[in-house]
Amino acid sequence: MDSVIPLPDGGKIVKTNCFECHAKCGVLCEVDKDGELVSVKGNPEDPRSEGRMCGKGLSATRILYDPDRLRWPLRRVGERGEGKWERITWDEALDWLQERVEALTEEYGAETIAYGQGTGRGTNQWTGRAGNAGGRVHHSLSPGNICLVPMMVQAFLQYGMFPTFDGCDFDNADCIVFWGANSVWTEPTYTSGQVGRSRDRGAKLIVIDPFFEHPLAAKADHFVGLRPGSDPYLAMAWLNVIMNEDLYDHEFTQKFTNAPMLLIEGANVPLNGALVEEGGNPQSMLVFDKASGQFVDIHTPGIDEDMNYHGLVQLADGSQAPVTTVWSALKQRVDEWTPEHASEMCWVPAEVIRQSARTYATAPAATINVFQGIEEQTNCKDTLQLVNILIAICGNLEKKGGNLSMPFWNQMGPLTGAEPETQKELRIVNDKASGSVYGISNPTAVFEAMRTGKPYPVRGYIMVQGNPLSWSENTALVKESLLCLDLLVCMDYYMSPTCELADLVLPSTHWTERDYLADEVCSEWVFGQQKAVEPLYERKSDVWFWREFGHRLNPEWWPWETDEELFDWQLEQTHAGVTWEELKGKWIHHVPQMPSRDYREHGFPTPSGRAELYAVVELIMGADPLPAANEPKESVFSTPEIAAEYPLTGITGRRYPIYYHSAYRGIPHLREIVPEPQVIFHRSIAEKLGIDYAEWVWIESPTGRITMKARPTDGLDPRVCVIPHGWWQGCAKLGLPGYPDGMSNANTLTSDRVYNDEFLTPGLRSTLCRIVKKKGGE
Ligand SMILES: Nc1nc2c(c(=O)[nH]1)N[C@H]1C(S)=C(S)[C@@H](COP(=O)(O)OP(=O)(O)OC[C@H]3O[C@@H](n4cnc5c(=O)[nH]c(N)nc54)[C@H](O)[C@@H]3O)O[C@H]1N2
Ligand SMILES: Nc1nc2c(c(=O)[nH]1)N[C@H]1C(S)=C(S)[C@@H](COP(=O)(O)OP(=O)(O)OC[C@H]3O[C@@H](n4cnc5c(=O)[nH]c(N)nc54)[C@H](O)[C@@H]3O)O[C@H]1N2
Ligand code: SF4
Ligand SMILES: [Mo]
Repeated sequence: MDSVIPLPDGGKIVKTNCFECHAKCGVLCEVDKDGELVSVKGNPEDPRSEGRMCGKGLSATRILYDPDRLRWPLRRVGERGEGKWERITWDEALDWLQERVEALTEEYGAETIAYGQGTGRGTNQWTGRAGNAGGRVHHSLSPGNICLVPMMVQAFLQYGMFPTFDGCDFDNADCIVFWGANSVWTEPTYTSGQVGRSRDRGAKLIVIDPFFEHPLAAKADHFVGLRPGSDPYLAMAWLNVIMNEDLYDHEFTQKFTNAPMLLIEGANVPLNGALVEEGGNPQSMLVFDKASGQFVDIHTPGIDEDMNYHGLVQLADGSQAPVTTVWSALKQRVDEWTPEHASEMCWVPAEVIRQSARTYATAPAATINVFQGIEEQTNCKDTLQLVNILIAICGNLEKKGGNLSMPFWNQMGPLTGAEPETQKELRIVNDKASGSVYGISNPTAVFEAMRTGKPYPVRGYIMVQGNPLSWSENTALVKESLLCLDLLVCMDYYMSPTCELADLVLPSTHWTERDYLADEVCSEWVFGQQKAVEPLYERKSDVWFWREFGHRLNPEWWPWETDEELFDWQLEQTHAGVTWEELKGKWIHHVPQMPSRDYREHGFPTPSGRAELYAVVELIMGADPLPAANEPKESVFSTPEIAAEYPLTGITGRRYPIYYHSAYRGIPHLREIVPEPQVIFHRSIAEKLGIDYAEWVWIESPTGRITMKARPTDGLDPRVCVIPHGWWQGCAKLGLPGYPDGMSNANTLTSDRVYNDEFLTPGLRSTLCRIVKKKGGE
């Protein structure tokens, strides 16, 4: 086998992939003759990571052999959360679980059990399948409304494909924009190499981020240090400069976007065939063709579309309607946001806005990377839509060095299967926002159903690799919800705070101990991620658990007897063109690209066949099809009464390069790098309140109060602070304590009062709060 290289001393090198983050870098695991993992190195054969690794991945031996890891299934014997457990076998665990699930289903219906996970760790498809299987409701009690879904869905609604995230062509770009994204830390191994190379050949760099400690901020040509959550104003002002200074790509905008599409002015709806002609086609969207002087369908080839048409149109019902174009309607919204006006709202000097917009728009090819800084906001739909528009009108969509479509995510459907139509009405929606675009149950609302039994009782929650007491907003409320359950099952590496509340805690194998397919949907590259060592103790993989559990309850959905059979089916469904056995043998396989991807040639898979600035599907879903400069729903501007008490805008959850969310604070050599939770705020606040560096302080919000160590800085606006998330675990070897009951958990502070209207995202990155000096004895 190419993927296992024997060593002269009886040991071996195993080619596999690190699974400590989404990057899944290719690695070489050295295993000695006794089967023990000795070391892990990057594998230069991986075309993405090119042999690089980060500190988390390089800690594999420590994580694998960490004595604090879970070893065998544990069942609760005391009160919930009391910490009393009995060790049981896997057979006992699965028998007991099956019986509990069947009993609860009998009593309350299949929809009473929610399935979930945390961020993607290779099993999104199986967690989704568990939720959908056998007539259940896809509650998907996972942080999808917070992470990736808004970005992905907004792109699909506008373009029928997904051009940000891994779609950034850093290597060929003349200008790189990190907009609320710190990928050199969060997907370090690809991005650092690519960005470094591009910088060496002179690519410009723009960092749009409130925090000057972003690792690229000081290297950037433009650092745009904006107020958290004010991104729509900045994006509007960029568009203002680009549209008014005529810096956009005329040909692409006219021919490949729906900028020329006609709208009934005021009503903001497309002028369709049925409106202008009796018996006309309501699906047909019209444009004005300058060549023929006619209104024609937007799909008509060879036309000369008028992007600025304005006039009165005779409708089929005899009335007349004022008509404008998408371009003009967008421009009307954009015109209000001159750099000077936007500057008042986003706190960025107008000249910085102007110069950075020009740099982006005039680069021959430019790529924008967006992520959590934008997503975790109640106005995320607006910013994401505006950024997508910028990419398109500057001609950077599907262009070398710009933003390219990722072919993969639309292959998820066959793997998860779909919930039956009849179950869709059982999805649980959040009544604090319309959630017009978010298709599945909303996590916050499902937690509420656990507490209240409304709209119906949710009595069970089965999850792998997730820690909702760390990921969800308002930790205290989540804890209260979980305490109401009849069944809580948690599969993890460690006894996390969520595990502590469970009935059944299941031990998961580390990536060095398990066979997996990387990645989930077999995108461009697929890897046979094979185990380097035999699983220790009684650990099993998450894939094994979902398959075994599924097979017991719903064999028609889970017919596979072994993981290998499941992998083969997965490879077949995703057209990878390889079997598991072959893949394991060669480790890496290149998946043929889908031929339909040349959108510039064949048009975009959207209702208008074009990249949609005006998202037609959003109109149908009840959302605003155009972006607006919406303020976060709780902020210094929108809720001044709250801001009077809590004047700081807190960014919760900015990442550390060495930790993965709440994991790995127990690994001594990682913990030494950042030993304690630090809240970062401006030096002037420390001076005013008499707070010293590293002094423990309170951070208070309308939702709760936590404690962290003070780290004053000059790298932030005095009205902003940074509050990292994920702190619960102690590190006995270094004599460092844990932080129980959410006492240093950023989500103890975050609001469950306001949500984004389209994706139901909470405003984690603009949490109103204040720093308070501790009194003696506190
Ligand atoms: N305030 C605030 N909240 C946030 C965020 C933020 O920025 N700010 N970020 C949000 C985002 S983007 C996300 S994705 C979520 C993340 O939320 P989660 O993914 O739930 O993150 P963790 O809290 O680290 O919990 C994951 C658990 O899985 C365990 N684990 C790790 N690998 C494996 C594995 O392979 N198998 C099993 N069974 N267990 C494993 C870890 O030990 C850990 O206890 O948090 C969200 N919450
Ligand atoms: N080491 C490590 N890597 C990770 C993770 C981890 O926990 N640790 N988590 C993984 C997961 S699940 C995710 S989703 C990704 C997230 O990856 P990223 O989004 O790249 O990383 P973050 O640090 O969460 O946030 C990016 C930046 O957003 C900025 N920001 C905050 N608020 C705003 C705002 O309002 N506007 C703008 N423009 N910027 C703002 C922050 O200062 C930060 O620099 O990382 C993944 N990779
Ligand atoms: S970036 Fe680090 S943690 Fe992520 S896969 Fe690569 S080595 Fe592992
Ligand atoms: Mo995430």
